[in-house]
Amino acid sequence: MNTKASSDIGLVGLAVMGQNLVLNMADHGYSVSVFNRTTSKMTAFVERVRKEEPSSERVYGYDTLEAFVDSINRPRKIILLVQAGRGTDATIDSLLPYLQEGDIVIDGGNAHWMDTIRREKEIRARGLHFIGSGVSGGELGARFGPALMPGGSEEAWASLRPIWEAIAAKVDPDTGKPYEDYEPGKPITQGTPCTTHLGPDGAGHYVKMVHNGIEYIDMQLICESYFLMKELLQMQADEIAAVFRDWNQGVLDSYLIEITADILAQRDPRDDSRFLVDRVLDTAGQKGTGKWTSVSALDLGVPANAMAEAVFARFLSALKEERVAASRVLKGPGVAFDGDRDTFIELIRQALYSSKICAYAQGFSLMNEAQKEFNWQLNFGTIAMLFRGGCIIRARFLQKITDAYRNDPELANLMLDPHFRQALHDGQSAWREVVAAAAVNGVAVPALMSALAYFDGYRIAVLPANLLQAQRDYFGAHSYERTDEQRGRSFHVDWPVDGRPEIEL
Ligand code: NBP
Repeated sequence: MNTKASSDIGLVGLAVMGQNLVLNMADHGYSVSVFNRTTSKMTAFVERVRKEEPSSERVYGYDTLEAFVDSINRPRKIILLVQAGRGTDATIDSLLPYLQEGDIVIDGGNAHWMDTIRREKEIRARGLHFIGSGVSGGELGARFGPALMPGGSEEAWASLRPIWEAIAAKVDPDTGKPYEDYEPGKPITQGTPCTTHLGPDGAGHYVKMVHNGIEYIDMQLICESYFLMKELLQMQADEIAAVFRDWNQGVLDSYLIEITADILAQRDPRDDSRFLVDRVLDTAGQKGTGKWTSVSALDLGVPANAMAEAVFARFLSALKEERVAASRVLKGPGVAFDGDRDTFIELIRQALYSSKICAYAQGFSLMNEAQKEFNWQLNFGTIAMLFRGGCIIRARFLQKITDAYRNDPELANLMLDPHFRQALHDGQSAWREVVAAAAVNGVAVPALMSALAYFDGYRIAVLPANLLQAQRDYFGAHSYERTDEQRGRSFHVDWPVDGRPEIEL
């Protein structure tokens, strides 16, 4: 055990994310003290690092919290990468007795932003600082460059900033293309770091949550595109892999499309004549951040229907036994597609891209509403740039989102940006054809359909909500506004008898 007493930073929680972030910081020249609730995991990690890692001399393990805290330079910076929720609260409680004024606790877990607001307030009251920082990119991102989304005081950020900027993913400042030349011990030091101070208290964790919500819908849209090729076009997994590989050369170029191609091409380790994806049970798990995003959209009154649909699609997938039973009794149309395969694949590509624009429009609209609610000032161009490297939703098209918000920081909805407007105009006929074919053939594509409904609902000046509001007035005297009066004036009539006078409320 090393007893060095001047580490640059400390980290608690040595599961997959913590271990990799430690190595990332050590590669960038920072000395890191580490602690884990279960000491044996810390010891095993430090031993492995000593044997295998080029930056091993900068990692120091401690088996008591007191010794761990004492080993860090003041003001101390201590990162928590422990299980979100109770694990984070318990870890903070156990750390507090050892911390001193000005020390900074950085929660890198997937915390709910309201918990972060609460923790920041409690910790600030003790003369300490708290930063809630989303960390995106999974294991590989943590190791070689995650997207980091910090929220907290300016003062705490000034102290953390050099480390966060050093270890974050980097993108080319002109093209936004991520640098991905990963090698242990040889950190990427050029380019724009995928991190920035997003605002006070819960701002960072909110943005990270919406990132995850977008990730849910991005993944679901890709899965529905795969499903259409499999069910309607009767394609094999490796053929579909080739399509995704091809799509990855164009506007859909992204990490998720890239890994989808890899996944589809993977053979079953138990039987080389089959593809593994065909053996993976069709039930998807979730850890709750997609649900939080949708709940927040409901709370804030933001129509993020496609994002919610992606969460519901996972719930539906979990009803495996019920679906198997239902498949024997609930009949749909037989799948009968006789169009041209390559033509239809191109239509799916356009439907996927159009839906993706809508999905991101919903995510950014949600952040826009949240910043009003919580008094944040989010910079959407920078957020899109920050998503460009390291994180799971990294994609070429994010550069266009950055451009859109740089051209018009007050953009009401991403779909209104000239570039995306044109893309939607170009893609909508293909999108409609795909959704129609799915409906006619009984292939469930809820996210593609829901995104199209959002597009059509948003672009229409008059919705049937006139009838809806009249219904509300009929049974509940909820009043209505008139198209021939100024906004804000409310009227009511005693339905249903004609001739009764309308009253203004
Ligand atoms: P987990 O979320 O699986 O958490 C395991 C770690 O938390 C272990 O080190 C464990 O210590 C520690 N821990 C627990 Br559980 N309860 C604790 C407590 N009461 N006090 C102290 N430590 C406690 O680890 P992970 O997958 O590395 O994720 C870490 C954080 O990063 C989570 O908040 C996660 O949501 C977030 N995140 C994960 C990913 C990912 O791809 N996995 C991506 C982005 C963000 P032990 O060894 O003693 O059990």
